[in-house]
Amino acid sequence: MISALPPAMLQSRGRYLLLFLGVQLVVMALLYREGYRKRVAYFLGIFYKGGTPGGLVTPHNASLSGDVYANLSLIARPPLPPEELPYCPETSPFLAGPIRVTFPPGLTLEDILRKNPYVTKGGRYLPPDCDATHKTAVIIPHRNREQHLKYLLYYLHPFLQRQQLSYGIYIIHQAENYTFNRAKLLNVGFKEAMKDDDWDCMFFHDVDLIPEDDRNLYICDRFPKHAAVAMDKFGYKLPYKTYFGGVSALSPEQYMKMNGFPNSYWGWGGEDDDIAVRVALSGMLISRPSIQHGRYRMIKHGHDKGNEQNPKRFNLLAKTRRTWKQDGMNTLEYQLLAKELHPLYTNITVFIGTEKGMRRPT
Ligand code: UD2
Ligand code: MN
Repeated sequence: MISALPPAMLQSRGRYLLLFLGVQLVVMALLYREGYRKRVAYFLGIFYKGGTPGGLVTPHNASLSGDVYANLSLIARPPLPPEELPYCPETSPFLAGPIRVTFPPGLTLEDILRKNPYVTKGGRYLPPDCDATHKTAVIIPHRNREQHLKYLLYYLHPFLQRQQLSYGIYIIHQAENYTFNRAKLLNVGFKEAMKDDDWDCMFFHDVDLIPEDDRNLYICDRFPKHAAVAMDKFGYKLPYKTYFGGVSALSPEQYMKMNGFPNSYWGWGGEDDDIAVRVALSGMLISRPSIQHGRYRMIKHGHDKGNEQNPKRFNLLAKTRRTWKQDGMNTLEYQLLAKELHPLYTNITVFIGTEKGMRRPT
């Protein structure tokens, strides 16, 4: 049986149905024209996948192997112009949790390049299959740690791609052999990276720390974030409550609110604690990932020449309350020597002077 209604009633019902469908079509067309294309595509995406974004999807069981490259081959460029790509989902479908970190001998930059076909000049990346909702620059202070840098690049590129971020990697290389200054290099990195793009998050990253879980998202939070909460060298827990070393992340607004980092810590130690104090003094809190996600392995190393313990660190720390507004981004001085777009990173070579100032000691 099709219907027991008289033909006249059937006809008027059909007309209403047609009218209703017509109105819907017009509304859809209008939304589409007014730039809602992406949102429509996004919701269609949810229906096709048969679920809301969220939760951990593990295509090809990448989590079992822990291979950071395991599911990268699933990322492909659809035949769409870039402006028609849907927004990336809230939770990336490429996340797989724990990453097994080993240090394969004989690894070359060419090997890494081959494994990361979507990375472009200067170490930049845009997800090929969706429009990223986060834009992160990773800033790495560096001198004479080429081997560590290679391993970090090997892990960091696929790690960030799994998170579907738009990203760029910056190496801030301190020129010459005067005393190392990590925090000042990070200030330089911030300033130079912001000239390139409107990054919405900056990750300040030691060259020797490898993240071990891709759910440790490289995006910014409401407050400055300390990401390296569980390192192997501290038994996978925080060494003390206000610890802020290793890897941290700030939005440009948060960074400027605390006048960036101090320029006055020459040599090893203290600068990370100063940064934590500045966060508090500028009226912010510290945000952190969970201890399960913020896991890192530090590549073993000794003390570097030119980065001896800074004997002044305790005195400096005692004065932060008085100095932070006069020592930071507003007093940053440096000489940019080179900015090169390498295939896997942007290299900034900078002369930052010495404790005595920008003049070379004679
Ligand atoms: C701890 C902190 C670090 C920083 C430092 C004190 C951890 C994991 N990290 O690191 O964030 O607060 O103490 O300054 O606890 N570097 C070079 N070349 C050098 C010297 C340093 O590239 O010659 C860079 C490199 O990125 C390195 C970072 O500076 O990872 C920190 O220096 P470190 O690794 O020697 O110090 P570490 O491990 O005690
Ligand atoms: Mn280290």
